[in-house]
Amino acid sequence: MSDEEDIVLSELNDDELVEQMFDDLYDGLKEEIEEAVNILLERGWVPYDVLTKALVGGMTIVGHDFRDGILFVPEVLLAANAMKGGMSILKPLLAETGAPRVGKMVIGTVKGDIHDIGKNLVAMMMEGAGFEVVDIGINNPVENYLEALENEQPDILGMSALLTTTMPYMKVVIDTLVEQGLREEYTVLVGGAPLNEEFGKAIGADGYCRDAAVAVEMAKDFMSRKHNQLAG
Ligand code: B12
Repeated sequence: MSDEEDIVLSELNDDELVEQMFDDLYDGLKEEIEEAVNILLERGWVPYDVLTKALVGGMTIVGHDFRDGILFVPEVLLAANAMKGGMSILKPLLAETGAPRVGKMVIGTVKGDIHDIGKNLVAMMMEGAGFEVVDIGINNPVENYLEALENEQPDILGMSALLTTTMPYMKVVIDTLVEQGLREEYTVLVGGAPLNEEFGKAIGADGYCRDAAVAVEMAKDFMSRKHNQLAG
């Protein structure tokens, strides 16, 4: 029997458990991740800390090793699946804060891109902050965004891209909004690992968000400005 099999998660202290979660996420062990998330919650961890310190922390390690050619797509998919297992436990808790509805967001990953963990995280955090979120999923051509905007009439459009080859597509969407005279109707927030503030400005977005916490802050900020404008 290997050492791994001897580990009883509930007997580890918090630091050891988080370390073990990094390993388990790396190894794509969904059940172990779900168990560990529940243990941390039982120990009084707030959902946001479980999300950022344990799950996102672990995914960062996976990301580095994927980049460096140590991990490959199948392993990363397993890790992503384990991460999603943990996130699904946290989702209702993050959404439960009872905050009043502050605004509405349509969010989706752009055409050609199937990365959705970051987008899902943003959606969860936005819901937790009191936003109504309509998630249109991955691989969205401009038509999907337009349709969702028309049907949902959100305050904010969020676009996600994780590939340098797909991030320019955000500009296609924004340019189409401009052409159709719709750009001013929405606050456009963009995010994803390869983006930066400069890129966000260059394509005409209202804001680039480094992570989900920044997204929430920025979204709230835009909403309060909007309300002030309406009031004034
Ligand atoms: C998991 C992963 C995958 C999984 C995706 C599973 C899934 N369901 O999402 C799989 C295995 C499918 C995959 C496939 C590929 N991947 Co990949 N993947 C990753 C990895 C390791 C982690 C991404 C992730 O989930 N991060 C965790 C989340 C929490 O972070 P995040 O996405 O950045 O999101 C945060 C912020 O960016 C921001 N944010 C994100 N979106 C949005 C949106 C809005 C509106 C806002 C406000 C904020 C915001 O907030 C989020 C939360 O804090 C990254 C490595 C990395 N460093 O990013 C590579 C990475 C993105 N992948 C890469 C590549 C090359 C690929 C493939 C082309 C590999 C291949 N040869 O097939 C394919 C492409 C498939 C496709 N067409 O999309 C490269 C991209 C390189 C580049 N510069 O373009 C990376 C950087 C790895 C690398 N260094 O080589 N991948």
